[in-house]
Amino acid sequence: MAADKKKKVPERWVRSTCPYCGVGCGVEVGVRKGGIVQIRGDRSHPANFGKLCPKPIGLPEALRSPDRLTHPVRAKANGALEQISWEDALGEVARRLAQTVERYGPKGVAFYISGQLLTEDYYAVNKLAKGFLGTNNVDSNSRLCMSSAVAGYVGAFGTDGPPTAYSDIGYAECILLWGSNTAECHPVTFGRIKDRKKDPKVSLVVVDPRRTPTAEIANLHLRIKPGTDLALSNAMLRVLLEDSLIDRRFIERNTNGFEEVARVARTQSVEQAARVCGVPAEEIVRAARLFGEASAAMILWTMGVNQSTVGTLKNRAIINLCLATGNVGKPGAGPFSLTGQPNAMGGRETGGLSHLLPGYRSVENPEHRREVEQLWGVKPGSISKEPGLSATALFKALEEGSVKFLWVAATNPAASFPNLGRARRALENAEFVVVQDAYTTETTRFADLVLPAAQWGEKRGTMTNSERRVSLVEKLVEPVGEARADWKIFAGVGRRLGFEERFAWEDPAEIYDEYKELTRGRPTDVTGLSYERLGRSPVQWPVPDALPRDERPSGRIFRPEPGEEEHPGTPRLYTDGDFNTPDGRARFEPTPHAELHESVSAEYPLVLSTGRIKSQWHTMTRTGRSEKLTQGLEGPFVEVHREAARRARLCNGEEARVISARGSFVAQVITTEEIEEGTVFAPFHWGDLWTKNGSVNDATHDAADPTSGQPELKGAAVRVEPVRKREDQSLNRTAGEVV
Ligand SMILES: Nc1nc2c(c(=O)[nH]1)N[C@H]1C(S)=C(S)[C@@H](COP(=O)(O)OP(=O)(O)OC[C@H]3O[C@@H](n4cnc5c(=O)[nH]c(N)nc54)[C@H](O)[C@@H]3O)O[C@H]1N2
Ligand SMILES: Nc1nc2c(c(=O)[nH]1)N[C@H]1C(S)=C(S)[C@@H](COP(=O)(O)OP(=O)(O)OC[C@H]3O[C@@H](n4cnc5c(=O)[nH]c(N)nc54)[C@H](O)[C@@H]3O)O[C@H]1N2
Ligand code: SF4
Ligand SMILES: [Mo]
Repeated sequence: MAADKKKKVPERWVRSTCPYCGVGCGVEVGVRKGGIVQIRGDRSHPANFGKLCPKPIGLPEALRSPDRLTHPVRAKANGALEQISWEDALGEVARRLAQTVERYGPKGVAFYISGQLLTEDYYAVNKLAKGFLGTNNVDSNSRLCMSSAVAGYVGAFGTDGPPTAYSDIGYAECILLWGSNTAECHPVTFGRIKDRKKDPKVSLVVVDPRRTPTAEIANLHLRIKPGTDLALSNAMLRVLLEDSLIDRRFIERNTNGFEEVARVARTQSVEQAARVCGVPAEEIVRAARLFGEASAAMILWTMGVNQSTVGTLKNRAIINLCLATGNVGKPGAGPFSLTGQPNAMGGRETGGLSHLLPGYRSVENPEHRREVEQLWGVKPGSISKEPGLSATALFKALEEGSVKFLWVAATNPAASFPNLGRARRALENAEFVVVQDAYTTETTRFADLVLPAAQWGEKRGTMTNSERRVSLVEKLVEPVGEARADWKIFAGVGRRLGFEERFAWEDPAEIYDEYKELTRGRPTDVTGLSYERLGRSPVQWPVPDALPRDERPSGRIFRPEPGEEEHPGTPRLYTDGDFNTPDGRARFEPTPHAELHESVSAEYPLVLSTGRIKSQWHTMTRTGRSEKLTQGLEGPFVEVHREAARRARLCNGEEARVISARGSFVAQVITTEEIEEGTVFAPFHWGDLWTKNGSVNDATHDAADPTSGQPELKGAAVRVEPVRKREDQSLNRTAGEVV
């Protein structure tokens, strides 16, 4: 034991950033003999000041797991797998890409990427696809995660980007957590909220159909029915209006469209809203007053808001509440969308959705296309003006056959995509599928070519967290086997397609320097950053390379050298009330309530909500390989309200099948009173590699928000039936006795 411990004492500690959630905690990584042996919190990192949640602690085990992908592998027509060289693999990808573009046009190819790629990876693949292949079919799993927040911010403020900072939590008097299980999904941020709540004048309000560990410490928990958020937000606005808790001055000076929003809010009484939401009217009134009476108030939200067919409107409703009370651009205030994945923000910045270009630009804007074409050195007109397919539209297109070539990187759609029946048909139907991952996953099984990716700790680059803070991710050890950094793989294919000079990078720092030129003068300006500066400390954008005019030494254009005074970064946006819209005013948007896409019925009487637990990360590729994190976990489960369980004759602890119109999965029933009665909840972590009887996304549907394209992963109509193992077993036993 002692010897075992000694083996793990690090020889050196290196600062880096946690690869899991969007909190973006700084870590110190203990390295010994070319391996990662320990992770601890970085006390100097402003996202966490040394605190960590359990997930990264389990990383060393997962990273060195013996079943990593180590070589490129080709699936032969007879299903056999054949190890091939990188030379052959990259050659084949380039050939297939070129062939598909020639035969079917650029729209015949598509990339499905991930908020877990580094900014440099994201930039490389976007440049390749949008600049050199002429297709905007590059979409990210952020479509399932953050796209409603992107649409919400763009609609209200003119551009994307959370205007707030974590430090605002320290100044807020009311914190509203909306559709967010912060305690389990953003634990370090939750720690900050808990600390803040120790001050008796601070109130915490949680809006969630479940009494989660987050809701447990709230002053007020609104246990609404799933999908009724807009009824609630409109009623809250009505109370704010009636109690004169709105900030007329801010509204008049800095916004447009309030009167229409107020009119829509007045069409519904608080009592009506209370009935729709299934909560007492007094609770709605109390929530509105806590929010409206606070000197500064924040709303933090995540998937209970975004994953909805009205996800964009829910985002607008939250921003409306902040604008109506003047809670934008001042300390302790603001609408703060917490990002899920570690670099979903970097993805948005580099143009990682199918309608975006780097620097918060849009493919539909001719000026934006021209700027990017110039910087990429491609002919005018090279970038298509048509937005590419959103992820959900992409999988439909693959199923129908209009997209032929699919390249998947750092995401596992055969487990995480809604309506898996369709997703599997789509993957099967594609002519050629490349999957780039660090492990064998549910998705690699559909690949014609599997490319082994270097993962966290094996490559260098940057990530941006929820509060716009850019941090360095360090290369600490060599990649396993022949695994390669994602940017290197994309660049290798770019070179083989004949664009040697444009994809000639040798080092990720060169990519960052190229990328940052595309942010010059844009809202995401990072021209003041370099790996050297980030090595000293992480910084919040915008961070231009010249100091603001009034802070410059007189007489010269100030571009600081390292060590000279630098732009300090920007904790808070819109402090001057000037927004990124053409007239500088923020926009209100009416948000009438709409029902969930799929209604419950006699056959499917319950609403399936899906999500996460604290110890596991998505499809378990890393957290499922850590003994520390899987301890005590028995497998898939579904939480059912005691009354609903009684009606369906379900007992606590027994196996049940959760069935929707599309498919089903088996999970252990946990009966509880902590959930809204008509709702059942199941985490989606266990895909087909971890469970035999279907997985959560067999039951979910892929209907999406019309503006953001984000699917409603929190609202499928289902019924839950006992599997009745005992009955089956007793039948078997009877049969056995006869024989
Ligand atoms: N441990 C862990 N942490 C993670 C992740 C992980 O996999 N594991 N993933 C990361 C990622 S990518 C993401 S996106 C975030 C997600 O973080 P969260 O959004 O906090 O997590 P979820 O569990 O998906 O959903 C949050 C809550 O939404 C509630 N909800 C469901 N329907 C509704 C509704 O109609 N209205 C309201 N108001 N609430 C509703 C659910 O009951 C649930 O408690 O977590 C990040 N952090
Ligand atoms: N039912 C239901 N489904 C959901 C959700 C939900 O709430 N409910 N949430 C949705 C949301 S918000 C999200 S973000 C998605 C997440 O779902 P996925 O995107 O599928 O997430 P992961 O399971 O983390 O998959 C990441 C993959 O990347 C690999 N990987 C890790 N590092 C690297 C790297 O550096 N390079 C490469 N090439 N590969 C790497 C990992 O091994 C893993 O296979 O799930 C969505 N699906
Ligand atoms: S809160 Fe998020 S970023 Fe911080 S240690 Fe946990 S998973 Fe990593
Ligand atoms: Mo996410």
